[in-house]
Amino acid sequence: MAQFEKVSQKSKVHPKPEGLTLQYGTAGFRTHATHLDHIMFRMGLLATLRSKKTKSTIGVMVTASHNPEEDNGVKLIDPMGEMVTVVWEGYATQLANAEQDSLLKELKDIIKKEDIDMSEPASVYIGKDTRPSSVSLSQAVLDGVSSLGGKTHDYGLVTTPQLHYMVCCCNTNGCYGSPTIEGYYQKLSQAFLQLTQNALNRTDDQKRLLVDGANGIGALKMREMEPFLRSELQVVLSNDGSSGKLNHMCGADYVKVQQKAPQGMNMGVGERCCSFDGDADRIVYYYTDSKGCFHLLDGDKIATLISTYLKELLTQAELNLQIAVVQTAYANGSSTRYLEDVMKVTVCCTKTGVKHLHHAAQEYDIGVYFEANGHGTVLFSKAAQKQIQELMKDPNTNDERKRAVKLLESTINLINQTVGDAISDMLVIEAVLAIRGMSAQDWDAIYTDLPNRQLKVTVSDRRVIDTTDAERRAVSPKGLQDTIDMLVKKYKSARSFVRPSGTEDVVRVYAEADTQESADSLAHEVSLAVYRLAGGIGDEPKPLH
Ligand code: NG1
Ligand code: ZN
Repeated sequence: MAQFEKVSQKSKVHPKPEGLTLQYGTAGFRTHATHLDHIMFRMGLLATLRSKKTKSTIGVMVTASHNPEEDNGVKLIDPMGEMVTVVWEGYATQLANAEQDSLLKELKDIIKKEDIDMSEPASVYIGKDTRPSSVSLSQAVLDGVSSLGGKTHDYGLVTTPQLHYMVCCCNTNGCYGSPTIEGYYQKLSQAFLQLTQNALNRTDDQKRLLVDGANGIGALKMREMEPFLRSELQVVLSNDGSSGKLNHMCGADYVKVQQKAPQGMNMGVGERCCSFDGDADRIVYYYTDSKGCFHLLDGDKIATLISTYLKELLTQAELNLQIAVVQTAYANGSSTRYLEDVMKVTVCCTKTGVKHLHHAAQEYDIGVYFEANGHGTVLFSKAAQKQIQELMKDPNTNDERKRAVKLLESTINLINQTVGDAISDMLVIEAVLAIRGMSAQDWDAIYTDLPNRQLKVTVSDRRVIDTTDAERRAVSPKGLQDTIDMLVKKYKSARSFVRPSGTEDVVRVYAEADTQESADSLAHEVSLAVYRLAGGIGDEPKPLH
């Protein structure tokens, strides 16, 4: 078939290094950029098949998010803007690892298994982040799509959530919005301006927000969006990519893991600051107090702020909708306790990786999901959205209820429901703080985080660690969980767990306890246990102090 002839020819331009195997992990393929050319070409092929199968537009995003600039990666986006299904993740790995001479065989195998009608048209949207390697790598994706006769739309430089949004807009025939960058800015800014009308007497200081763009795509897009916000938000942008290196000593991951401010940010006492990650799908907030102490407002604090606000609006609107917060094992224990005991909202815990949180959140009328690292969004079920719209139109709705319903409606429009979105989340947070007249300090005071520490341990094969109970307990290697249990008992209000990372070749260790010293010490002791019981390599983990 001529179709496969072209694939065969073109694949020679994007050859697979012999013996190299990679896995479609938590966030797609991710590794050093020099190993990815063949993967990109093949993901172009797979996206084309997925498009033919679903009779919809599929997205392919070239990015390695918060990872170093030298890395890159690729993720596939399904028709409604969600992550690709697990079965197709398997096909991605199968196709990626096929040696050069068996590529066509594997491709045909997927076509057969999925019973794909190859005469169907295909459409693939492509986006990339600002990494230098993204230019040629996204070209390899385009080559893959065109060699199977698919149509492409190259959005060029976009944030990951912007591409998710475009895919969803396209496949809902514009119901979700218009699939252009301008359409995205217009939809979000209109909703933001509507919401901030409800915040009275805001001073310029209150409208001011310091944004760390991680020297990445989020900074570029924030610049583009600023005029749409008509000074209702006065952004002071740092790490805008003009001089620094992507994610280096800056960005959401650096701030969250190091628990300190990024370089290059001039923070005044109490000033609201936030950091995006390298592809702008994560955000964390922070400020320093008058004593120079750094305070982090992470994904857990964001989930708490947003769910409290939504719950209040539901009460005011007299709407009986179930709201739940979805977290992972990394959620700070204090946040879970506050949400369950004080807020009385349902809290559910899933495995790490937004696809797990996203699916769990779909089970509720309103599902607020956030990873502690600041990746998250809010999902409103179709039924919930319908109820809100109907109440809006109902002539019997009194003014107070109407105000609450209107706020809910604008909030829905402001949220990017396809995936976590730093820009959209930032605007939601800014609007909520403005409407409720809260400062960063007021927000921080909702509950106090338990001191915590995250560490990494390198082992020869991280797959020896198997976990259960939403990754909170290790079932292998033998003796590891018993040791962790024993260590945890030594500290007050303590908790610890370990899991193999899905994006790096390391085992992650998390610990929390009543003091920072205890959290650090517990994290260290658990790291040692991992090193000794799970085949640690390199130097033994050293104490933090
Ligand atoms: P891994 O490397 O599997 O821990 C990290 C984050 C996830 C998720 C993915 C994708 C932590 C502890 N882990 O996964 O939450 O965001 O990257 O970017 O933050
Ligand atoms: Zn990211």
